[in-house]
Formats: sequence, C-alpha cells, structure tokens
Amino acid sequence: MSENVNHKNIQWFPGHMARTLRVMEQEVRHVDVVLILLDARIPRSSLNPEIERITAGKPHLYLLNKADLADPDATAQWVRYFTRNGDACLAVNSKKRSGGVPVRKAIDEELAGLLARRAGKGMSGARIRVMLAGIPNVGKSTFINSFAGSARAKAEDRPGVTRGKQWVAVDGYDLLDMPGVLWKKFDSLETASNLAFIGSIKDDILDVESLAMSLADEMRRMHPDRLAERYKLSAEDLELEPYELLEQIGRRRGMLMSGGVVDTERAARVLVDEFRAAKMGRITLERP
Ligand SMILES: Nc1nc2c(ncn2[C@@H]2O[C@H](COP(=O)(O)OP(=O)(O)OP(=O)(O)O)[C@@H](O)[C@H]2O)c(=O)[nH]1
Ligand SMILES: [Mg+2]
Repeated sequence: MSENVNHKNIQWFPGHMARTLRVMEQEVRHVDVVLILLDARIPRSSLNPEIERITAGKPHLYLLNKADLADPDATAQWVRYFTRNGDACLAVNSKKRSGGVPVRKAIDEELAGLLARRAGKGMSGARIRVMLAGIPNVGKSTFINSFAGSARAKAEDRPGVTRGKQWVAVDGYDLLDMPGVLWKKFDSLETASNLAFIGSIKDDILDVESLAMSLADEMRRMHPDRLAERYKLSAEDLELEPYELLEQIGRRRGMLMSGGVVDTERAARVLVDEFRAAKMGRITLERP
C-alpha cells in the first residue's frame, strides 16, 4: 500500500456521527434485530467497531451489500467466514427490487425463538422491529427501498444522505433507517484508503489525485491486467511512479490541457469513478 493517502487527513468523524452513535445506543434497546450492512468489496474495512460494540448483545445479521460490484468467489468466502463464526450473513444487491425476500427469511430464522414465544402468547401479529446500521453510502436506504419494493427512503450516490433516523413500515416489519457512521480512529492506512476508494468518506475532504494514485497502486498490485486493459497501459507503464502512472492514464484517455499537459485531476476523478462503478470488473479488495 502506497503512502499517497495520509490517513490522518482522511479521518472523517463529524459531530453528527457521534450523535448518531448515541441515538443508536438508545434505539437498539427497542428493536428486535439489527441488520449490519457491509460493503462486499471491503467487508473487513467496512466493519465499524462502534456498531459492533453497540449491537453485540442483540440478534444481528450481516448483509454484504453491493455484491453485484464484488468478486463472487470472494463474497462466497466472506459469507462462509461470517457463518463459521456463528453469525448469519447474506450477500445482497439492493439495486434489485424485492432483494429483501431472502433477508426476511433470515430475519425470521434469527428470531425463531422470539417469534415462537410471541405466538405462544397469542401475539404472533406483533411487528418485527429492525434497525439498519452501517458506514456511510453502504446502501442502507437503498436496501430499505428494495425490501419495501418502492422508494421510501432517500438514497443517493454520496455519503451522508440520511440525516436522521427514519422509520419505514413494510408489511409486518418496522425498519429503522439510520445515518451512516464511521469511527474516531481508523486502525490502519489500508482501512482508511479502502473506505475512501468505495466512497464512504466525503470526497470534499479527500485529495482526489492522492486517492487515485493510491487506487492505481492498489490495482496494479492486485489486478495489473485489469488496470492495463482498461487504460491501455503497457508493462513499462505499470512500473511508473504513482504520479506518472496517473499521468499516463490521463494521456491514454486524451485528457490533455493546453501545452500538452495531462489533466491529472480529471484522470483521477475518472479512475476513482470507474473503480466505484466496477468498470474494471467486479473487484474485492480484502479476503477473509
Ligand atoms: N451497485 C449497487 N449499488 C448500490 C447497492 N446498494 C446501494 N447502492 C448505491 O449506493 C449509493 C448509496 O446508497 P444509499 O442507500 O443512499 O446509502 P446509505 O447507506 O443509505 O448512505 P447514507 O445515508 O449516506 O449513510 C446509491 O447510489 C445506491 O444506488 C447495491 O447493492 N449495488
Ligand atoms: Mg441513507
């Protein structure tokens, strides 16, 4: 991993996230189950230790969201990893309508004991309260819309869209959408970079060229063939210093400014956007 992204610069833990964590601590007592959304491309880096702490005593299950953007083999490995550790885990694509069907089943299985007790008391009609938790931009609101089968919660392709808690009633379930939260200190530069690569950290606080240099570096380490193919890079290009590599990517795309200078900022934007849209293929950056 290169040193281009200084994780001290990409720490993002504004006051509203600290507040959200406090709200979650309150609300978690009143829900039956928590759905912890992880990004299937970075399941480890998207596992928020604060969310783990808050939900430890509650029935919870992990959803590897955006599985359509991740490497299917890696996703299968991660599902096995969580399941072996005794946690329910499903891969999901929340862009699909009614992507919630297998999740409903998993929730009902997770809560089998509770549901049986309720039935015993003649309360089988009671609604199931479900909290959504996860890092910014992981797809919590989109998941709710998929579960509901209609647009009920605002979702956009940037972190920090959901600003406060919101209940959404769907059939027998009450879903609690929450704003995305990060945590105070990332444990490593790799975690910080991964979160930035997938767009969980507000782009305004990132230097897009540094981010793109790190991403290019990571890509040539893990998938040199895919990077080379997408940007028509030669074997020599792949050996360039990170900034020159970014320049070369821009040059190959014809992003030249006056005097033949490469518009590296534009090249950086394109590289990051294309990675996020899986234009270099379905890539998972972490293995269990
Ligand atoms: N390809 C793909 N995109 C997804 C998936 N789920 C969500 N997205 C996209 O990811 C972006 C963020 O989705 P949101 O639902 O707003 O994410 P969020 O977790 O609610 O974000 P915050 O409210 O900011 O914390 C949107 O552009 C969604 O369309 C998925 O499973 N696959
Ligand atoms: Mg949201």
